[in-house]
Amino acid sequence: MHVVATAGHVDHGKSTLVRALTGMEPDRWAEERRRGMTIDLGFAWTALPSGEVLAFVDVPGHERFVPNMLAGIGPAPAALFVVAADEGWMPQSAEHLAALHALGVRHGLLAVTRTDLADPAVATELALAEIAATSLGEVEAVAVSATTGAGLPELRAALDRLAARLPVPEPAAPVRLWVDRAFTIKGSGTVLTGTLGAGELRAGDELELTGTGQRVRVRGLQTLGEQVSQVAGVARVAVNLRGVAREQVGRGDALLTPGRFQQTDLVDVRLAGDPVAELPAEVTLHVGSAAVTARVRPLGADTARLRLDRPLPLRIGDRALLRDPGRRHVAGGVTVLDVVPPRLDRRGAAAARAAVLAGLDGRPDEPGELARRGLARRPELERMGVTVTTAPVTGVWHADPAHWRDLGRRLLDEVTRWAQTHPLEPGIPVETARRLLDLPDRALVEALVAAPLVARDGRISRGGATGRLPEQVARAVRRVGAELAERPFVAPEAARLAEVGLGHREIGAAVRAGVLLKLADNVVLLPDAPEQAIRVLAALPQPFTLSTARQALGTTRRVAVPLLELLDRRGATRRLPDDARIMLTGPGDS
Ligand SMILES: Nc1nc2c(ncn2[C@@H]2O[C@H](COP(=O)(O)OP(=O)(O)O)[C@@H](O)[C@H]2O)c(=O)[nH]1
Ligand SMILES: [Mg+2]
Repeated sequence: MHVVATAGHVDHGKSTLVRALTGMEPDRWAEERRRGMTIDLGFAWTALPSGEVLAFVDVPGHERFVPNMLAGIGPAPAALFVVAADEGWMPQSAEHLAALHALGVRHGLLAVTRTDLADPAVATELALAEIAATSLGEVEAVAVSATTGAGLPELRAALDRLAARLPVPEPAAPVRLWVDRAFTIKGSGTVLTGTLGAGELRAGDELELTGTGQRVRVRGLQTLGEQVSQVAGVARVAVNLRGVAREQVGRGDALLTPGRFQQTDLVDVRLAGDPVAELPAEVTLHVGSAAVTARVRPLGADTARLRLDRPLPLRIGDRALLRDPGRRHVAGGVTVLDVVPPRLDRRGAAAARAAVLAGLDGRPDEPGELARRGLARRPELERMGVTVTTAPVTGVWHADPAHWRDLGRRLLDEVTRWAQTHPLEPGIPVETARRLLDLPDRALVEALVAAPLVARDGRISRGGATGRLPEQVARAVRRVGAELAERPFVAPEAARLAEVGLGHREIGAAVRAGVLLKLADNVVLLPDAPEQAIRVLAALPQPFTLSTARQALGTTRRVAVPLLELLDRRGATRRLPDDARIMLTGPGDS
């Protein structure tokens, strides 16, 4: 299926032509039929000679209903431009063409109607010239009369050629169905309709509904009045939703593949059309079937920041249109450059941002996004429209390679500085490093740890021995060390440790430096004490009791109990059921 929107001045015969081509009535409302004028969007379809089905979105031509017109052409990939032979080019011909151009619509066809009333030559020539200067470029022109039927077969053939030229959308693309109608069907609940531009919808799919942000399930699908289980864009679709109240949704909302669009109320854009400096402070942004008020902050000559009245699901590269509601004119087309733009609160930030935007073209590019952001989460990049191909640095995090190397250097500096200012600590806590580097996730800090750095117990240090001991700690260790060399199992009392200045932190540092062995709180020996104990105990008759061991070692229970437990853990001794021990290894084996 293909979808084409009509365009052209009021009363030029758009709806009559759609009626003649499809046999269906595009003007759905009683008021429209009474006044003979399209007010809102109409929908009709027909099979072309090739067998291809073509659906029309018939738009109103009257100036008052331009927002409805924009909701119709917004999501449509092609246009059937209608000009009456007897009236020729008119103001809304120009405005509709400006809208198609602003949205970057590249495919179309000109139908010059009412040829039973006037010669089409002049109108055709002028219209073709106007159209040629836009994104539509050179188009075919067909002269028709809906009244006499003249030219209708030629128009059908031309529509077939147009359909054959239309790009085939990506079925794997995420779905963004802009809602153009919402209604209820008794017994079925809420139904939304729209033009599906790309991607696939299936009954049972879970989608995200903008506005409420809720997850919704597709209960049923229709296309062209038929129930279907699946439909791929481009197509006109009607989606029956479970659990959505009619009042919760309307035109301008969208049904989305979850997690694939950034819902944003702040975008940086490039404007083609009026100079940015001439834009009013407030414009209306039209995209898809949505229209929102946007406040304009000019940044560069053709770039600006738009703050939207409500968030819209946008991606990099989206085309939208700005309209000046005061002057009732299309101010121009915008290309979305950034959907998660940085704040501009520092002095000079706006000028710097303008320079960045000058280099952007609205094509999502992974290296560029990473270079500008430094770090980004994969889902965030995907919502912007970026296809992620690089490997993450950790989890969902991706980094710009140069920024990542710089962070690695900064971490090394911080670890070094920390070791100097906190010599008794076994390294910088990961959380402290995270804060100092201003990183959003501890996992990033851990991922930055590379030789010569090591991470252990939530701290990062230079690997190997935990650095040198501060001089006063080394001196204190030497003092108790001299005493222990004489009597290796007589651990200094707590008071003695305090006297020489060995508190918990100092003992911890000395233990990590490998110059003390800690058996229990405030019970320290020299690191070779277990080896020496094994030599003494091996000389005892086996098995031996705690009391025998204590006497042989010349120490107290305060030392003997944890020392024997340590030897048990090391497998040098084994504790027997009667609390005696035997040696399992000789001296030097442990
Ligand atoms: N004579 C003649 N009248 C036409 C033709 N096409 C449309 N009309 C008339 O032009 C008027 C406006 O047509 P309509 O389709 O409502 O125009 P729209 O506003 O562009 O949708 C209606 O009265 C139609 O009957 C045509 O080919 N020949
Ligand atoms: Mg009409």
